Amino acid sequence: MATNNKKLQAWVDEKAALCQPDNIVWCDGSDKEWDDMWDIMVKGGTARKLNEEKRPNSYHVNSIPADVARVEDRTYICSAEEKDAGPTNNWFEPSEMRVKMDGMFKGCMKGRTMYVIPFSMGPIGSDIAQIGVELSDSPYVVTNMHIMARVGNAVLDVLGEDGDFVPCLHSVGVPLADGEKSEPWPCNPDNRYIVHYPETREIWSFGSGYGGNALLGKKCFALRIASTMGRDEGWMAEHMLILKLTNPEGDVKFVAGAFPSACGKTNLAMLTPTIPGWKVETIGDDIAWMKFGEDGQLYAINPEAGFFGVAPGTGMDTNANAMLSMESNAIFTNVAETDDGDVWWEEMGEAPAHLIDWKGNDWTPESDTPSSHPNARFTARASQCPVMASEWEDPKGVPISAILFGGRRASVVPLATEALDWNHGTFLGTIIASEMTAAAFGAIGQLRRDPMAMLPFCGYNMADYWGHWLKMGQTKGAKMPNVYYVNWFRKNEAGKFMWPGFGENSRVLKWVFERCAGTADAIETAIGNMPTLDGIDFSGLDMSDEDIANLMRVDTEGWLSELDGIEEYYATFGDHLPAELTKQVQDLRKRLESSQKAVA
Ligand code: SAT
Ligand code: MN
Repeated sequence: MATNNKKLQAWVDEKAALCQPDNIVWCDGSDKEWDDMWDIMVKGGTARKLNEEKRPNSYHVNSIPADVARVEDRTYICSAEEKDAGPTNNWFEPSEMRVKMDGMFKGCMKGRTMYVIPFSMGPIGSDIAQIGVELSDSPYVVTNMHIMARVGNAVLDVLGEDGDFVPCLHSVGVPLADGEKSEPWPCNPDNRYIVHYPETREIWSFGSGYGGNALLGKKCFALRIASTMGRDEGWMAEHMLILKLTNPEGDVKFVAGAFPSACGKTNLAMLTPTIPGWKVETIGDDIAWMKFGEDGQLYAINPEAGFFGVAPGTGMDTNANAMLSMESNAIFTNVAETDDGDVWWEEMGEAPAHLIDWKGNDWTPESDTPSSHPNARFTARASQCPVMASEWEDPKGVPISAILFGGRRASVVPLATEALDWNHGTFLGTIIASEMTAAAFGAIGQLRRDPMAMLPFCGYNMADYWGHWLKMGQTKGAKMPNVYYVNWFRKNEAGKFMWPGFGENSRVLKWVFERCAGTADAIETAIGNMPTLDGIDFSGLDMSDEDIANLMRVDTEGWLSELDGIEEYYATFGDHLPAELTKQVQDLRKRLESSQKAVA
């Protein structure tokens, strides 16, 4: 055994006895291990090595169509008490779940190898970092973990004899009979369970080989379990990008941002500013862990070491830095393959005349199905991203000056609003929602609420989590970041997006920077502080004065009807809802009503 950690030894022994793998391999994160895993996957028909000249040391894997995304309806928070999971999570009584899980895991690794993957979420040895160990029977998981986390012996060194770790048990859930060969993509779609025990900080995942179901350091640990650690220990685990913003004078601010999926988080984290002299660099694109520093500021680390990004829609024109990050040493899942041994997906660039789609069928631009699954992913090393900030692995983390919240809202929510204070900022986080478009999801204006973009990721009662946010702001000596509510997706009456987005979002970042630096004014409105007329530089944009005015308008009626929906939503949390949030709604209603009177 590669460790003298007693808890780890005992746990591996116990789970090996339960799962009954043929072999146990301790992972060291080495290049050789990467090669060995791919060797197994290429020989087993799981993976294809990409053209070494076009994309060195990179591999393409297709899952089966039943195993392409996280399974929220199979994800459980097994807290001792149901109320601690809250109305937004699936709950299951933990001792019953343990019996069920023991039954499912019994013998589930027969004919397979159990990989022991020690990993650090965050720079190894950082005070903010945490250690986990994943046991998995999937070599695909091993290679993805190599990129997404810090894997290997250095982690065991930090763990030492009696260090603690979060145990993460994963199986694809398909034992093999004697001599039976594995499917290229083994999984057990009818028996998927993604199970979290928040009190004992354990993760058990069965039946899926994909993404957030199987790479347990990511959403399971770094958000669901870590959010409960943060609650108990006074820190925050958030579904946020972190970026470094430098102005033309060379001054720096760090900004975090929470956005629901499909709102361009990875693009924002790697944005190329359109305004001269400004620079954006990346710390992280998905998760932020934040702890108070001695100066009372929140310091954030990116607990991950790579990007597990959505491929379709990513191209040199929309996110060149992401494209450059995956030029080599990368993994591609559920994308199309080109005739010259590379990969392709929708909007990567011009479509080749012929492809093999992600299901293995011939594809041409005339085909009526997409070549890649809409949730197809690239796994790329952060260290290969050309705009990683020099601080991205700083064990201290970076001091956060501002937090952005945003959703996809065709109406009501203006381009940028600054919260009046931390409590109001928390309120703004709780009301994040994305509007469904008629074409995709049903009635226009129907909202999917996604507070702090944590709806599927909060490991405990969502309303208690809001309470934790409020409490963080009351910590003695706390210097909380400014909070902003932004909306890149407002549409005009013709149904067109008014704001160009992408690199132009740097214009909003500039205002945020200048507010944090104390060099920009704001107008106090009913909904918060808004930019002055010249606060956001619209020069050179192809936008009508009318669209600009609409983007910056306070839609008093719209907000008043919004409040009814918020109150209804809040009511679903019963007495867990912090009184302060009820007060925020009342205060906002009063401010809106008095501004209505002032206009009338
Ligand atoms: O599959 S992941 O959870 O890693 C990515 C996502 O769905 O957000
Ligand atoms: Mn995410």
